[in-house]
Amino acid sequence: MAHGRDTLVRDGRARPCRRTLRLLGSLLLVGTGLSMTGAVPAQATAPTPLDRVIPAPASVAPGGSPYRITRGTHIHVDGSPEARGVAEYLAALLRPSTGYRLPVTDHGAGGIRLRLAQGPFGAEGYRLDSGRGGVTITAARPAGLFHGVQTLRHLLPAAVEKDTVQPGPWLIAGGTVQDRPRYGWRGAMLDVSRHFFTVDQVKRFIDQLALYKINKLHLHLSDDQGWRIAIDSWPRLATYGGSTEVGGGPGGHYTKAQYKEIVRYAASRYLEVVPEIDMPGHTNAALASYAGLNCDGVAPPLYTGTEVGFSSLCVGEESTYDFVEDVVRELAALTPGRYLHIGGDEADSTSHEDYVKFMDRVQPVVAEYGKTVVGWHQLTGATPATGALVQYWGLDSTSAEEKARVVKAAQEGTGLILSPADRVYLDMKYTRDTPLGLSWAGYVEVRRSYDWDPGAYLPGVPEGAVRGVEAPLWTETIEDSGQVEYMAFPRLPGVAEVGWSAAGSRDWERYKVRLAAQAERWKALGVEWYRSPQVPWGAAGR
Ligand code: TNX
Repeated sequence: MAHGRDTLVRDGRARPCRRTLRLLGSLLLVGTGLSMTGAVPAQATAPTPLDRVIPAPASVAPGGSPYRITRGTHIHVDGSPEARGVAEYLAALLRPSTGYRLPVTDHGAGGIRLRLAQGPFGAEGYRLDSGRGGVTITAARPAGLFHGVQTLRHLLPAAVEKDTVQPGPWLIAGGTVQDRPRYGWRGAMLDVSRHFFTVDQVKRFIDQLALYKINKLHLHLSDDQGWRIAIDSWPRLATYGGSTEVGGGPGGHYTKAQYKEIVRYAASRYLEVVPEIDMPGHTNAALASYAGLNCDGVAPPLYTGTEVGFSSLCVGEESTYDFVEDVVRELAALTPGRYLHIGGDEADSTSHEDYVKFMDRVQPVVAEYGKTVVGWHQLTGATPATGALVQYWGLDSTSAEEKARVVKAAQEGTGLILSPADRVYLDMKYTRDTPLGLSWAGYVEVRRSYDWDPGAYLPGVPEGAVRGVEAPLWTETIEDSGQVEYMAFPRLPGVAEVGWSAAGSRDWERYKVRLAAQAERWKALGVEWYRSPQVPWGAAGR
């Protein structure tokens, strides 16, 4: 399953020779006359202003002296193992570029402090106070501390992201940031079926999502072209159904241990993994693996093209539901998260009557194994279970009738995740000239993916029905991490801000300046991105 195809990725995170590089970095510092004790060079750069953060914080009050991270800085935590975990994550992030030890301790004052305390923070909010004596991040929950740490990261120079010792100085502007998200669901989806992505590639993506406070990773684990998760009771799904991908490459699948590793890693970045098994359509890989799943008892060949809508599970056959129950049971057991996505889109080879019957039968199985149903918005053509969420992927030109069905479901209590294809589909080309991606929903330039309001998107939807936003990345044309990044950046940070920041605080003209400032960070991280002419990149864009 080794993929040596990351052609666009620069080798910016060279791991084996980190120590050598660090030593070299130190020598270079000595050579330039800078001190590693943190003595500020005469031309010290001003700290990043507190509002130069994506997503935009709820409120920012600059003032007072900056704090400077030095060789003597400690990271203080009080008590909880989760706070300590976030502190260790922060230390690991800062050590390579600062060259400092940054010990995590549970006593003492000053330095960087992570504090769990009651306050108006909600599940994910935080407050960051910075001044000469130190930086304190306060939150009610560990997720808030983690998001506060991401803000701290954005306030440090981009060079902090590098893997070798950099000169600094490591200043954090003085003042207070108070912050909490607008929506609880801020997701990204990766289609690992059309092309397979390894555990390391998924982890790399998770780290990029965490930087922008995205808290859901939706994995599209099955489709016509590949089944990507081991199911013990139906082993051929993975071993045969996972053995290819679009274009005929070798595909791959996650063993249960590998999948758990993805879930664990995501949780360490405060992301909840939402697994999707797409049903009853988009199932050719399963149908090819087991003849008995087909109404005519004949297994079709594996499929490596990009058509949709040609496959369907056999809705009238009892054994289909044994299959579904086995898959849901095993997947639910791998999923500490609350949700299980059952797809339900483009079931063009399933009659309407069968579709409704299938969904009526399958949704209770998800509930039986303790999970909440998520489905693509076609589920509103059947009867969404109580508490189910539907993911809307329509576009401006979607028929009034289809939109009305979704609005009515929302009025009747179904929660909505908004993924309008002509706004946030990361697989849409930016322009006619984009070398990768599709264009069935039109071209989606950076401004278009940012400049919309989920709260006002589908008129008639009650305010509380919108649970958030999600940016899906379908991978018919995407084969490696560099290509994932080229499509995700710079649109993904914009979608993150759409999901996090209050509608009134969002303004494209100001956003594009903050976005341009991210380019140095992507360079330091070795992240690819599209140099949109809509964004004033300056020298960093070269
Ligand atoms: C539609 S969006 C699909 C996918 C394709 C995608 C390509 C959705 C629920 N279904 O099967 O990969 O378009 O953009």
